[in-house]
Amino acid sequence: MLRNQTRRPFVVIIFLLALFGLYLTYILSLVLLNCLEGSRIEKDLFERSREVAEKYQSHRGRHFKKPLKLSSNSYDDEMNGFTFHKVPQRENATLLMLVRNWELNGALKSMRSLEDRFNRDYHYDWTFLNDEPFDDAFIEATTAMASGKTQYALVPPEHWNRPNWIDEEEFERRLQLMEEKGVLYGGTRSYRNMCRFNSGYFFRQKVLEPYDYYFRVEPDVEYYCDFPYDPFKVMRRNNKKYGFVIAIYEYEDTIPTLWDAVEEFIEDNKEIVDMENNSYDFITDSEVVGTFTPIVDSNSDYNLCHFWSNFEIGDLNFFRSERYKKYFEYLDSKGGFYYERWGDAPVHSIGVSLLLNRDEIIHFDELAYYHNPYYTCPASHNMRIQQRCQCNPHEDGHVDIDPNSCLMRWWKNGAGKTFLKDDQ
Ligand SMILES: Nc1nc2c(ncn2[C@@H]2O[C@H](COP(=O)(O)OP(=O)(O)OP(=O)(O)O)[C@@H](O)[C@H]2O)c(=O)[nH]1
Ligand SMILES: [Mg+2]
Repeated sequence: MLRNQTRRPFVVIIFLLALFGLYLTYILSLVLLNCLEGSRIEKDLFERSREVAEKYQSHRGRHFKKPLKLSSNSYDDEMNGFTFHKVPQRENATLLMLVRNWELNGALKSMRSLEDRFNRDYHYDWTFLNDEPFDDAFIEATTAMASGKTQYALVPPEHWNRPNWIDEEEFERRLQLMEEKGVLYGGTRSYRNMCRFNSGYFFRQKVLEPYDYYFRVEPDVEYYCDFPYDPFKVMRRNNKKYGFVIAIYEYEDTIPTLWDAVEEFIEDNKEIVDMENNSYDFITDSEVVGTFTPIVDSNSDYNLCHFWSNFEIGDLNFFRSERYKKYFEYLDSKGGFYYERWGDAPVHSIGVSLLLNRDEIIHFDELAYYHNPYYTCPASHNMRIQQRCQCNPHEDGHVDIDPNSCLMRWWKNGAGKTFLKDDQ
């Protein structure tokens, strides 16, 4: 009797354990069934996207920064709580925008696009320059949009305004003439300040002193594809000093005497212009390339080709160098930034073409970019899928192999054409 009583608690415990075991089995089988059902649904619904992902993942063994994402909730890294963001090692670089307060919306649009396509993974600093103080609304909204730190600098008036040695009467006369002729921005004073500043002063701003590289961004531009690499890293590792995406012809009416000044500069500075290894041919060759004759006739040996400088990634140490400053001062002394309307695009392009080794200039053919009215988009279908592009190189406005483009001249006379860059 006594023995039976001492056994009872054990029987109850065993009974409870058995019950718990049954409950656990029930829960486990529910989970298992759910998983099976989940993977069946996943298999049915996502089969096509999985096939696509596998196809592009294995293409020619290229290694991409991120695996291609399926068109499901796995799209968003943040949604599965297991991922955490490790910021890749950054270069000593900043994103750079010269901009006016009233261009805030356009600035935010460009930032949003570049953050989404590139900087959200890196958090590079944004540097904003203006000839007037930035207002609070501009600072607040751009700071909120940036994934990195933001800084705002006022350009000193002596770096921006028309120098006092420019003849006032002659300047006004030329301004009016160009306006009457219908030259783009021909009658605009501030545009001339901007072009001269971008040609010879942006790199002298104190706020840029700590950096080695800049990436110029303008309001209202768009980046149509994910960046498959950090372009700053590509620049440093491959010893590149100037990077571009679009090259087109300049309006000759804006630079009637620029080439005369350049020829004089070359003549007077033979020791810093290495004609053997520079890209002189890129800016002077005017033969037929491919099926296109040049769409513009030039009155000088300059073929009017220039890298479209609203997108540029550059080595600040090159622009800060004595040779570049010498080149800029030489041109500046001619007054053509004001008496004509020399743009920073031909000035930078001729400068880098003369002063850099052609292998120090890089065409980023994987990057897609739009600035009204042109865009560039990777020619390779595979790249466009991999980089989730929103562009089609076969539609209007795509400039690369259009008669308006000088890119074929770069392939012919510059560093050649490459689709894939090793060592990214
Ligand atoms: N702070 C400031 N920025 C300017 C001024 N003029 C132009 N900019 C900036 O300089 C860059 C080039 O000016 P844009 O007006 O875009 O010139 P553009 O690209 O030749 O011509 P668009 O076809 O109008 O884009 C842009 O980032 C502008 O925001 C100015 O007077 N002050
Ligand atoms: Mg612009």
